[in-house]
Amino acid sequence: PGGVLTFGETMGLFRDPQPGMLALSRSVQLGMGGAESNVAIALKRLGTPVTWVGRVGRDSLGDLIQRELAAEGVNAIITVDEDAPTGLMIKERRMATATRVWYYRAGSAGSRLEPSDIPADVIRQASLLHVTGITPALSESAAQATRHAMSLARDAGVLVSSDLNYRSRLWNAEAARQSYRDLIALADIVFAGEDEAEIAVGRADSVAETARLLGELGPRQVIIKLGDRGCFALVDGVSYDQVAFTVTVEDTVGAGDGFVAGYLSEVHRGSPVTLRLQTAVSVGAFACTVAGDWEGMPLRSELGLLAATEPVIR
Ligand code: KDG
Repeated sequence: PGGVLTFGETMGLFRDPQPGMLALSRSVQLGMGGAESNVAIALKRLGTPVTWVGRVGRDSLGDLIQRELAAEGVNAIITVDEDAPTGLMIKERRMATATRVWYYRAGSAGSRLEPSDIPADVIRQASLLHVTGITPALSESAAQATRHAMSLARDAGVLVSSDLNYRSRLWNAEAARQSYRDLIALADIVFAGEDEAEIAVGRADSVAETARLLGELGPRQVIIKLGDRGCFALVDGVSYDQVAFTVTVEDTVGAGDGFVAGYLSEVHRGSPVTLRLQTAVSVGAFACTVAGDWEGMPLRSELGLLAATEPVIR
């Protein structure tokens, strides 16, 4: 109770640690990934209590997901779906600077999420609900679950956060537009990249104008993620610019989730906007330094390492 609640699809993940054509790979590493569970793990490592809700199949990838979330201390409310397998995602690191992601998730257990999977009392007891724009793209029932949970949270006075998180392999911009507008209108806090914001509110002349257009739909905290340029935020009418940390990039997948977790963990602690944004870019930077979608997320005690001037601390 009192922590962050999130839900979504987490999949098994195959990846070859070596860059190159996946068609030539003869062994791959096994792991897992999912935007909302990445956020959950990062929040927990930062010291914020968190619950993740989702479905897995009765299979080994489902077991892997359950074990990993338990190991990370994430409170997981998992429905084991007897009729569908756990989804799978394959990451092809074609070259060091370009990764392609292939999904095997149509009809997966995770995509069959339903409104009743997310208990109403768990929503009401949370201090904050975080959703992403991936979930409504998965299926009609998952879209309903998203709307249902957001409305319930709003009615109960629970803070609502959404990250648009556009995935072009799941739907197109036209199909996403109305869902995004709902996701924004029902949220207190919205995270979006510039391209994602454009899907929802059209092209604007500047990042400040983009944030203003998003804010007009309802949320009081709008944060535009600018990747290695940091972010721009419009919170209660005040604008903020935050630069990013420069790090050696291993894998940018998961950076956006780390960013969101950094921000939300400071919201949960009651920190001022400037600190929310600093922690957001710090956690985003950490996520980039390690291959894997969530493995690089920092413990709160590690945040200072980004400013370390000595390569070895002993
Ligand atoms: O943000 C990273 C996620 O996108 C990744 O871990 C897997 O949820 C995922 C997705 O749908 O791509």
